[in-house]
Amino acid sequence: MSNPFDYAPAPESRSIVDIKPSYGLFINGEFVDGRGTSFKTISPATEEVLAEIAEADEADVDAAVKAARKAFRVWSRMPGRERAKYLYRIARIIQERSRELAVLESLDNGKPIKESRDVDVPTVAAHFFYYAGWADKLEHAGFGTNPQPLGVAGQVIPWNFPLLMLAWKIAPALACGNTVVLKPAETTPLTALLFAEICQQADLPAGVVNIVTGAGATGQALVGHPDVDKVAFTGSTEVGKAIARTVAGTSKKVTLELGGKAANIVFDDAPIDQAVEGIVDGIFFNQGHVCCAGSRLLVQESVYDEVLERLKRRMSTLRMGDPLDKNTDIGAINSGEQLTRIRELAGVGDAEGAERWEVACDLPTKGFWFPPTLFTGVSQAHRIAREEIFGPVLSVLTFRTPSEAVEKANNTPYGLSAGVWTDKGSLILHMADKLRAGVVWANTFNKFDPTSPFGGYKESGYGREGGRHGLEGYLK
Ligand code: TAP
Repeated sequence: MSNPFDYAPAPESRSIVDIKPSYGLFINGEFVDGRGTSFKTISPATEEVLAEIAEADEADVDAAVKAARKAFRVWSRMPGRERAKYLYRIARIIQERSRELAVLESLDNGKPIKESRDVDVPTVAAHFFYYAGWADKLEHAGFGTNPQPLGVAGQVIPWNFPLLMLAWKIAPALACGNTVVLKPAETTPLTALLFAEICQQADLPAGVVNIVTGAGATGQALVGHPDVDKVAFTGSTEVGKAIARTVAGTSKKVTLELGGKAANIVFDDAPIDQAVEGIVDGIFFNQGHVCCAGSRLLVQESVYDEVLERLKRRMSTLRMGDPLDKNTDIGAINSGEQLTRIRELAGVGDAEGAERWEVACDLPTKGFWFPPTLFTGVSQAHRIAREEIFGPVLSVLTFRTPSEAVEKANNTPYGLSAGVWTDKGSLILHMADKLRAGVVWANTFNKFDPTSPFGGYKESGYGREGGRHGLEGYLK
């Protein structure tokens, strides 16, 4: 990666999205002015201001919840097959407008277009198709013969997969007959607002989906609103704990999808080239802004040198740069705040005696960038082995035996995901049994499918999203 920014950007893709100078809130089927102030959303790759966004205050959130409550009376009584038609329609419009959604997602989030185009947006459409299929079959979902929706769902999502997290929240909620008020992250509101337009295009009844933009205070107003029946949150463990305290003692049902510090475990009989691809995908996909990222690499000692040599060689071929360029592998860090956090924790790695290796490249002065980085000589006590960095930084540890690998992998307050690389089927089953993680991938990593449940143990949260299990959080 000598000079990753020396190729032309792709301005033509920018022109396919029509970004308005300012956006209001989406309440009761229409865009309305917020009563509060506004904030800017920027492209993290260039720091260009993309649009001015309304910041919903408590009164705005209350109006959105009232609209959702009113719509619930109609939506919850609609036969499941009718609700399904709307969800299918939304799924098809997402496919039709997929290019626009992918470009907007990459602009606002900083992720490479080949990820938003080939992973995020197709998975979003797949989620709506999948849950559309459940809407008229809920009595067969295994949660009783006459399952009922909960009511109004207040949903708060992070910035790393803005559209995908929206789909994980909205599709099952609507399929079950709930109505929603969703707050996207402050740094990535644009695709949620485009989704609001898609709801209008699909003629979704007013108030079934409401989008309130804003920062943490807006999220707080939403989860604390007395007329919200269900809270669904994805984000940091710290905010998740605060939300759990807010709803304690109320009748609100809660699901929390929080942080992670996944171990990606490579045994000496693994297909090494394939494992190296999985390690790279595990930590550098989406710049490492992934709750289930394989941020701790555990390598069996006998193949340590070989794995490290091939990994560094592969990392050197990654192309970092313009998120809208189809050749880009690594895009921009989502915000200046996140970049500061990554720099700080990497600095702690240096200070604690781990050895830093990073891909050499010139970074632009504008935008937020961090090169693909790994630390060797990491011990379990190091903060970079314990804390979620949420960036393109890999901590490498070693082990000798499967039981040592299990012990190290489970030595974390988190329990969201893990990866195992080996040729032995019996070892995969053994590890899957012993690892305390919601998802264990074998000879692959970061694979997502709407039919599979996803969620954590311990401080990674509770409840499952995706699959049949994802319906449970939205039904009585
Ligand atoms: P957070 O700071 O927790 O923010 C998540 C969302 O909560 C944002 O919309 C945020 O608004 C809002 N928020 C902040 N304070 C709040 C409060 N007191 N009450 C209610 N809502 C509040 O996390 P983040 O920085 O966006 O995302 C990174 C974290 O999310 C990582 O730890 C990552 O592991 C986790 N994550 C987990 C998963 C799963 S599936 N487990 C998936 C993605 C991300 P603002 O954006 O305006 O601050």
